[in-house]
Amino acid sequence: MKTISSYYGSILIIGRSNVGKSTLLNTLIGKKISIISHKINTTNNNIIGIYNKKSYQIEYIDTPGNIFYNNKILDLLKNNKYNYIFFILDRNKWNYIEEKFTKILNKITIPIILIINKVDKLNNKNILLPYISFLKQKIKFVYLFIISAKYKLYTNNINNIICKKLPKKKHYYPNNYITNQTKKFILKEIIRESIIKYIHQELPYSIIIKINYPKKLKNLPDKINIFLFINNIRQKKIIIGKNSIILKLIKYRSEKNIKNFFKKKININLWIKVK
Ligand SMILES: Nc1nc2c(ncn2[C@@H]2O[C@H](COP(=O)(O)OP(=O)(O)O)[C@@H](O)[C@H]2O)c(=O)[nH]1
Ligand SMILES: [Mg+2]
Repeated sequence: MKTISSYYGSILIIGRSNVGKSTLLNTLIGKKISIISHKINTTNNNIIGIYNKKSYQIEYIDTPGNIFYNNKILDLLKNNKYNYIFFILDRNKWNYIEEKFTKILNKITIPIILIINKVDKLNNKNILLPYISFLKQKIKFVYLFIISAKYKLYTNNINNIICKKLPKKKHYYPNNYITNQTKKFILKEIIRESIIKYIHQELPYSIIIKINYPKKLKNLPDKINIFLFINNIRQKKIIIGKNSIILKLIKYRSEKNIKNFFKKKININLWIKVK
């Protein structure tokens, strides 16, 4: 009997805060599994996204931008399981944090793939060639992608190219597996992302989101109660907004994103409670 080979590899996505790591992960997986924000450090833990296509499986690991605190990056890299590292850059905005990254990356043997992101924002594309020469002197890399993760420009073939570079290996995850996050966690991330979108303050980070529905339930219920625990009445006013407009916006955006993700229309009720 002919056996079909399977290919599997793991990729660590790193880069300074706000360069577009989570956006790229979502683009590569085709779903919003990692929270995106224009505010820094929204990704608190490593979020895993799995790309499956026929005999190929790629594990992408999105890391928080604050990876340097507590030597987290060194701990991650000690774990030698990664086939590649995606090092994401925001156009040609190279600064001391990238310098810090390269110092570490030049010491390890895992091949680096550089990704210049946000090219949609680049008015003068002529800077790219000299910039690439600059990068070649700074860091050893085996491949370079120049993309816009947000607008999905030149991102189409990343998965295909990576698939061709994967070693023959048994798949680590079931083939319908998309993320390490539980349904409840994803729901919370979607809600939090909506809150961040409409409340431009530190407040969203102190909100505790609680969702109650039976754990054993295999599919999400049609209606879900979501409780937002806040610190005081003043914050309650902010989050509800004049004529409940903010709360409505949060609800609509969340429901839309929940539907996109879970392919199911779910009605959410938001309840605000003071802690
Ligand atoms: N214009 C543009 N904005 C982007 C692109 N990729 C990400 N962003 C934005 O940059 C911000 C930070 O993105 P995020 O993925 O959270 O960055 P992370 O901190 O590296 O995970 C968000 O506002 C994104 O919408 C891109 O390719 N083009
Ligand atoms: Mg992120």
